[in-house]
Amino acid sequence: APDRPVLLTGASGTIGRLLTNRLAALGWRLRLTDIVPLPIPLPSGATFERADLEDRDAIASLAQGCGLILHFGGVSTEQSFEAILGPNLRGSFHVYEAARAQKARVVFASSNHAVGLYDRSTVLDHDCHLRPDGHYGLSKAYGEMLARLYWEKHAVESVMIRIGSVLPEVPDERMLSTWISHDDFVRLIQSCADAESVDCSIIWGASDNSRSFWRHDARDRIGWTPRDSSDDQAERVRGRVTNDPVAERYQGGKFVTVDYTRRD
Ligand code: 15L
Repeated sequence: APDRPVLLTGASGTIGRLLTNRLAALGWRLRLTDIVPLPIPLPSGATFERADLEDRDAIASLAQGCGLILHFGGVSTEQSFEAILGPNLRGSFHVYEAARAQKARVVFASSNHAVGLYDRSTVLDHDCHLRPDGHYGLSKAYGEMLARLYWEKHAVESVMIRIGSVLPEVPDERMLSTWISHDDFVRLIQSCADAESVDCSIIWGASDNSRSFWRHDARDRIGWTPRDSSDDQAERVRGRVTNDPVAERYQGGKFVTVDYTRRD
């Protein structure tokens, strides 16, 4: 376990709850925060403080003494620009300012929606151009650029995980490509903490799926290899698709369909 406390934003969210339980069980000293109360029992070795990511002072004080910030807070679905601006853009800025002040490493929850407008037939490497599929994806692209700025200008280390789909099991055909198992995800976070140095790295947050949309990234540097695969779930979800040609065409799936107006 890391020697300094670890701040987890978005602790009450889907991924936050997973990390809270699993990392606490590994003996991590967690400082949890979210804008809503923690909906699960507080594990031993953890503290929880409610805070708004838009409150710069609150985030700065929560980060005091932390060597690692797991930034999983913010809006996680496609919403209006106004709804996303505060939590995701201002909020991520506050997290990076706190990391800079503490000389802490950041794990940033980026998303496949930062590149969601690529066709499903395109295989992406980490150095591809960003193609956000909406305001949410654009906020993740902003977070990645923040990470880049704070690395180049202030030597704040980051791992940006372009997360696919963190779910106990695969629900449909699209997620045979994007799925990451809970075990692979938790091991990835452990690797982000354990690595000697991470610079400013991008990781595709998916298991070893043969239908993956993604290829090269910084996993060798981080020391992470996924062990699970969605392949053995393909039979079970066969035929589970949307009836929307836009959702089926793009990597970002349903997120792309929100306010999509192209006709070609
Ligand atoms: C995301 O970024 C969302 O937060 C999550 O709810 C999933 O929909 C995931 O992407 C996905 O694309 O499957």
